[in-house]
Amino acid sequence: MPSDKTLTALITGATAGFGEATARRFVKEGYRVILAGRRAERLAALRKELGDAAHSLVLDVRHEPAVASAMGSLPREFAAVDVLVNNAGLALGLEPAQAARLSDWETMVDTNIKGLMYCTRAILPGMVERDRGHVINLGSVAGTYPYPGGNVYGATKAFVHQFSLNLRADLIGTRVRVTSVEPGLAETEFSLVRFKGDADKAKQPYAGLQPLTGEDIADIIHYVATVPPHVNVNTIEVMATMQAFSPFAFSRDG
Ligand code: NDP
Ligand code: 8X3
Repeated sequence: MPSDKTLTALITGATAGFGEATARRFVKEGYRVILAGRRAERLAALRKELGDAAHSLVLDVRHEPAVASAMGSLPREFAAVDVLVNNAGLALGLEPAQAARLSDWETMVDTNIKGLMYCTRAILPGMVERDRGHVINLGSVAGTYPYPGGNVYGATKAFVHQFSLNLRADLIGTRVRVTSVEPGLAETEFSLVRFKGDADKAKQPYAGLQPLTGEDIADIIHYVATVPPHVNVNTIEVMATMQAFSPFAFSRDG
């Protein structure tokens, strides 16, 4: 049963992948956890599994008024958020920019950038007031290394990286920490979403190698959250051992 000293984590995108694994991990480590996401049934099932340590919040992070109102009306025992895991996010499509759908680009910007901004802006004042807290943002290797078809997805993750560093600049003098966790290839529902439900296509990126898992990333998130309070991990980049870099591309046709 949570006590007054129990830390509280709010995890966006807790219905699948990294968020779901992180919720399980944090509850196992004795935290209270707020599970946020759009799929109510999945949230209810996870809430049931995790018991009284969990509170579920059906929330679309793209809607600022809904974010502000949900964050402002958390039950008393969950209201002082110690760790915000800004994890909700997605990639849509892998087409080159000239063929990509503008509506996919807008959804990625609205979720990965604006949703993350809304959640951060809603939670940060309380952390500063309490002089305690940690914002953990899910960036990606796609925010640092370009790849064909990564166009807007990678750019949203470059935003996450720089926003995280800029938050550190603003928060100097407080005990509020900020970390950008930047994974490479990890097998979750990410590719199923990117390829819009095409299960065969979604399997391909992981075929024949051992990708990262949700649990691997939950481990990293838990690690950065539990280093001593005087230590801030700014950025942590992690890849599967079987993923690395390619040489530059050249076109010799022109
Ligand atoms: P999943 O697709 O498995 O999970 C994504 C989560 O985000 C789901 O819980 C989904 O919940 C939630 N979500 C999406 N849109 C919204 C929204 N508008 N409002 C609230 N929640 C939303 O993917 P991952 O776990 O792999 O991805 C988590 C994060 O990690 C993302 O930011 C992703 O970009 C990043 N990442 C993923 C990598 C990978 O290879 N898997 C590598 C690097 C970074 P619901 O649909 O119920 O709302
Ligand atoms: C997800 C990793 O390389 O598929 O952020 O973009 S990648």
